Amino acid sequence: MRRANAFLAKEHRLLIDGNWAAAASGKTFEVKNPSNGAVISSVAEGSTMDVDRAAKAARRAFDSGPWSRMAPSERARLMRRLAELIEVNAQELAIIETMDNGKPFKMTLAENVRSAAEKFDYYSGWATKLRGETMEVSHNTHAFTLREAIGVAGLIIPWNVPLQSAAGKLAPALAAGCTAVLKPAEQTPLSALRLGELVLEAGFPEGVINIVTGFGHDAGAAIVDHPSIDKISFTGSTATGKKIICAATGTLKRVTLELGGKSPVIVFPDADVEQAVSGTATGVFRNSGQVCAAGTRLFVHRKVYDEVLEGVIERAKALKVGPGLEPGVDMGPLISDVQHAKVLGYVGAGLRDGASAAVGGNSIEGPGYFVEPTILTGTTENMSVRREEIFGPILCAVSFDEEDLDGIAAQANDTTYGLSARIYTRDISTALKMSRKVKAGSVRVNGGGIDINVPFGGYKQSGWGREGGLEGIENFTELKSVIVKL
Ligand code: TXE
Repeated sequence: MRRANAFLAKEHRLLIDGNWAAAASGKTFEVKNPSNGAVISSVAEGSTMDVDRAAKAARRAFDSGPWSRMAPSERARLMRRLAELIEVNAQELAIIETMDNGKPFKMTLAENVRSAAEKFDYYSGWATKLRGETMEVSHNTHAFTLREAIGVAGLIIPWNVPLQSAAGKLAPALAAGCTAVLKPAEQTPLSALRLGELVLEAGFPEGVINIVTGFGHDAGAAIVDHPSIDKISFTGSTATGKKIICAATGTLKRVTLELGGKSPVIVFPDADVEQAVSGTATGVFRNSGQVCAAGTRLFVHRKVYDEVLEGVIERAKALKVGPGLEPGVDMGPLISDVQHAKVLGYVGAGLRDGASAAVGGNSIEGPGYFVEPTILTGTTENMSVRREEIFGPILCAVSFDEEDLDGIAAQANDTTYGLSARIYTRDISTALKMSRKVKAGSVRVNGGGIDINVPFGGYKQSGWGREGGLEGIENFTELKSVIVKL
């Protein structure tokens, strides 16, 4: 706690070209703890001029080296060193993250910080394994491909899993040989800044990793516009993703987008009910529902509907909601007053339109931005609670009678999103047939989890491209064909 407090009290600057620098404007902005609304720190408000300095530093580090000229094994060594430093400083990072984001300390420590370290560790392995191929062409020609780093990567991340997102984009970019300009979300810039200190401690060359804190319409937009940046990797809302696509047409940057979701959970009558209940509750209430892949539409066969619903209600009631640093807390606040108003607005609209709250439905008194874990019944497919991403602990439960998989898939697919889906059944054929019918980037059967070695991303308006696995690093490369006349 002492080290985290000392970090929060610092004057937080921008990491540009290996040095901490104040914003060119001299401006700063406040960072709040969503558990109580108190200001815990202030950070530099980077804007266009700062992004320009950061992008030029990253460009130099890429074009003149040393990063893109270092042996991949040497890049991998530095990445592993950074993973170790994250592990060594895990407690401090977890406290910082919990104070900044509000989520339970046990989650930041055991899941988010560990996952951040794992990402650098995992992608350090890929750094030495990228390869091109040779092609059979006419007899007097030799043709092959080179997989080259794309250049400077602009990495724009949200506030729901800040450190994990920073690592999830930096790690594949660095492993590919790219240099980076990272912009954390304005709500949660702190863990990325602590990560920046560890980057320097690990010994990364100047300019390889630059961190510009600031707002989306300003620093974020400047990254998307900057001519020295070759690639944008963005995680955030679908609305902002669309703006980024439009803005990136000016320079035709490569763009990877990991956007919102409205993911279905489908429970068949032969499912292990306990497994379905536990997976559904965790899937929607974890991180206060602020998870892109959260399962927010629950479709249960009529035969087991009451049992499953009752089970998820019990889980919701048993959750201890409170400030993330309080011992035993299972669910923290929402990230901000804005998000709090948004979530309650959706619930209010659903209730006005005729839905009922089987549990929850209200704000929780207090200085922080808390809402009750909520399950709505009686929703219809045209209600905004059923159609739009809420990003809060709100589940819409619906029963179905059909035995026909196409009919069930049609309901599950009735959304503009396509990020994730969960299926519960003991019948392997049902599981595999349904996995093919749902339009989602990830399908989890009987509680299968996400793993860094498995690609993750969206169909439809949930995004472009995949993160994780080999696809995750290939997104930071270009493929060059070389044809030699012998
Ligand atoms: O997202 P934004 P917000 C969804 C969720 C949430 C809603 C709004 O439904 O309620 O989005 O959240 C930067 N050019 N998700 O407003 O705007 C911004 O500074 C470049 C789902 O926070 O997408 C931040 O760093 N960058 C999601 C990041 O984009 C811009 C996670 C995300 O902000 C920019 C978060 C611009 N014009 C929210 N405008 C998920 N997929 O997990 C903003 N930014």
